[in-house]
Amino acid sequence: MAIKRVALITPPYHSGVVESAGTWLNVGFVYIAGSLRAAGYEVDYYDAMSLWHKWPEIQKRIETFRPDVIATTSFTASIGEALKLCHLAKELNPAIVTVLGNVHATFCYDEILQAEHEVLDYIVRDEGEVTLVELLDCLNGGCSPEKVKGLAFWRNGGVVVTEKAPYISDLDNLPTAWDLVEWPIYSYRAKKNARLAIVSTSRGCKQQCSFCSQQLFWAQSWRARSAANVVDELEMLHDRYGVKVAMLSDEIPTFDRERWERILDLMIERQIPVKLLMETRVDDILRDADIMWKYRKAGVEHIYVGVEAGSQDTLDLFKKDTQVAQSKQAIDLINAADIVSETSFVLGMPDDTSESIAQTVALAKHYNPDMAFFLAIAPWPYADLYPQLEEFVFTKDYSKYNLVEPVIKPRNMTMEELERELGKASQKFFMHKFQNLHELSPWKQEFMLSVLDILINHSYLAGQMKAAMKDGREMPEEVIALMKRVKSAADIRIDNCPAVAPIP
Ligand code: B12
Ligand code: SF4
Repeated sequence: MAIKRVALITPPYHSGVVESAGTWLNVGFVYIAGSLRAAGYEVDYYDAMSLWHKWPEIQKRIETFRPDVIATTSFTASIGEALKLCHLAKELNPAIVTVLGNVHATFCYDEILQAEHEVLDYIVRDEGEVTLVELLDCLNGGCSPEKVKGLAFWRNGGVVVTEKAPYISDLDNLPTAWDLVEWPIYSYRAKKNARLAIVSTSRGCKQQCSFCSQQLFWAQSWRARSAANVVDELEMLHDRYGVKVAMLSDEIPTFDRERWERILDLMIERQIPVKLLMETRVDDILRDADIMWKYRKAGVEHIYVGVEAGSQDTLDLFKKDTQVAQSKQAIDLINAADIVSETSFVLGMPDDTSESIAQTVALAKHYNPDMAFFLAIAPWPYADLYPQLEEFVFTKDYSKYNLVEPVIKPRNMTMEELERELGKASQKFFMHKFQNLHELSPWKQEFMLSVLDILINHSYLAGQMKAAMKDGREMPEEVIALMKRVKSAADIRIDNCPAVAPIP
């Protein structure tokens, strides 16, 4: 078998959530493409998701590139589309080797292979850079894939799982393939469509949050690139590709304070003109109270911290390892540094009611982040919390496991009630925010007006936001006047507004 050409295809899954804020590249495939090329393979980096391609276009691209391998990726929500791609691959040419990776496949390999082994040849578990190259080299050399660590595949009527592959220790020297990225499509809407990259500075998380997949994926480990290596990359992305904003894909970029502060110092010293969007933990923000000014000066413009719950009981159930009061302090610190603060609350738990959701909204207003999202808990079948949620699972349709559509039925609410309450929660929070816009600094006001534009014109909350605006009684005159400044607010068509944005 001679394998040479590998198509890395991001499946065309859309939930209508994150698309509203921008177009996001697949950094995992930037790394995998880099490693494949370094090993002599030819790669097509094809982001069918961000290009909004439909199946006929995907087929055309495959027929043009004529790959020997189609490798795709999937978190839980996108597994259906990833498997459709494998079906298409085999229909077009049964000789194409199909490979699937990422978190869902890493844990649900048995369920997937039992059902789909006719179209899916190999699952790569955990990190892909080394394992995929070893697999393809092995197939080219005629060796048995059972010798390759980190795989699952179907043989002789059953699933074979090979030994777990070790994590890659040297992240600084991993090859990347930034030149294959179709840059013009990646932009950040909230900053006038600035060119957007996703950059990975560290991998992993040592916490144990019971609803989360990431601590399991990285087996509660954490590794990082050196500060200089990260800043060199940001500078290169700016100089070569015009990147103005970078989202850090890390679970916790701040885990090692010394390294993180060095990154901030280098960003400041070298005046790298790239703004950073990031997430981290509440306790790291509290720890870094004395250097929040460096975050801001280094270009950090947006920090997401997962508050998740307002009651200590729920935080303990989530094994969040934080205290309720700490979340408020962390958000205050981010706000005081004039950085956009964002948080989310995980709702739709079995004991939730309209009242408990309303209490969470009240708490969110009290915490006062610039942005708050009220998420529907998604019971990843491999998460630690799953056994406690299993009896409440309403649907096994994974395409709905996107943190927006409820999939757990609370004891005392119907699914329709829950969906309505989640929508109302966001509407109430953001209306409150916009009513108090004048409290924000000028640049945050500007930013929030862009957010308002996105919310009412492009997001999954469009329906609720437009309804709230139509019911202008809730809005003071000056806010309505402010809203009129939003470029497209004047054209809002109140009727017929889709719940999911028709993007692009
Ligand atoms: C960046 C990101 C996105 C980007 C994805 C861009 C893209 N095409 O990749 C965007 C913003 C589009 C996105 C969207 C969503 N996301 Co998201 N996202 C992330 C985030 C922050 C980082 C992922 C990342 O890039 N990691 C860095 C790279 C290096 O690692 P990696 O992707 O895991 O890839 C490595 C391995 O997994 C493996 N691998 C991966 N794929 C493949 C394929 C092959 C063939 C091989 C061999 C190996 C391999 O090798 C890679 C390199 O080592 C994570 C949270 C986190 N901190 O991890 C959430 C996360 C992945 N997202 C999540 C979710 C739920 C979503 C959404 C469904 C919902 C939502 N509300 O946002 C949407 C759906 C998308 C849509 N179109 O509607 C969940 C998934 C949970 C789960 N267990 O399923 C996560 C974990 C966040 C969370 N809250 O739990 N997301
Ligand atoms: S929710 Fe965040 S802190 Fe908790 S385990 Fe997941 S990645 Fe780590």
